[in-house]
Amino acid sequence: KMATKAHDYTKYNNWATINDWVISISSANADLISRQVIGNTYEGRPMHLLQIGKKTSSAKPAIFMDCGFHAREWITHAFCQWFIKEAVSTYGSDPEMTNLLDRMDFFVLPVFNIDGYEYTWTKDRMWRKTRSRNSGSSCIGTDPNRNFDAGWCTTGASSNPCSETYCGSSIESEIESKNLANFIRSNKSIIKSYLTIHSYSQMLLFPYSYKYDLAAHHSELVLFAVAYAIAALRSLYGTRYTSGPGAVTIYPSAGGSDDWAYDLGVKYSYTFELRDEGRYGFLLPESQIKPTCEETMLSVKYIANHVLNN
Ligand code: ING
Ligand code: ZN
Repeated sequence: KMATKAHDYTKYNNWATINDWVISISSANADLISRQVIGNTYEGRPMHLLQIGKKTSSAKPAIFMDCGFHAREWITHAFCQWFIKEAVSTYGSDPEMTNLLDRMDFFVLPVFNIDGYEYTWTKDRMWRKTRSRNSGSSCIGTDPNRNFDAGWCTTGASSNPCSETYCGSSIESEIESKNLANFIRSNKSIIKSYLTIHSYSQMLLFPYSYKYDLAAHHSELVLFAVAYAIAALRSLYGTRYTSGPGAVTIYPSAGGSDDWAYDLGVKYSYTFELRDEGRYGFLLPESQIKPTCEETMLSVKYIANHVLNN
């Protein structure tokens, strides 16, 4: 009889391993975690969403966080696993985490683009998009971060199905985008913050990416992103992040989920671009999983505290 192997948070795990772990960690922590499926992917895999927080009778504010929008950004999948582990293992001992989970919930989608992620493990490590068929083309997939209702396909996106930034045949043409958007729309009264985790470039981005207009809450978003969340992250290993509206900080691009969530009314809407700055890029060595996740935890906890107190 084989012994049960402990989940290794310092390695990249494939979807089968992540899926088994999602089921076991939620059953083992039923007091803190509820699990639901928000829909299936194009190829039929279940999109498990974990709600993490102390169960209470009254409604709590919530943060929605997803990882793995883009298949090859493996450090992001690792971060969602790390976050969930930290939440359940430090609840009750770390006063900050205990306070957060007592007073709010985190909805964590550990792998958004499951089909693409599988493909990076089996066929092409550098795959980015979903794996849906495109009618009239032999090219596969849509860029899910060009597929949302935020200036859809007007800039920094392509209408060519063979492009890496194909915006899709219509807004939310991808079932994964639709599943996520439907969940956030249905729960928008409690979702105060939307965090979407990408890599790489060490940036904390906020709206807008689809236009040069400043967000209505620009000064609050800037001040608090630049001055605090990034400072918190940097305090651990000196990792330097830049921050600002997506259009001027990284590049103009329409159809991103953060801009869509912001326009829906989710004020604290951020895109993280985790390590590194390009030395390893998407192929970030496993030795950097732990430090990357530890430093990112500090900024996510900072944001969570800010959301709770504002
Ligand atoms: N970067 C993001 C991308 O989708 C981004 C940058 C953020 C674009 C927000 C649009 C909106 O291109 C990576 N690395 O995927
Ligand atoms: Zn990305």
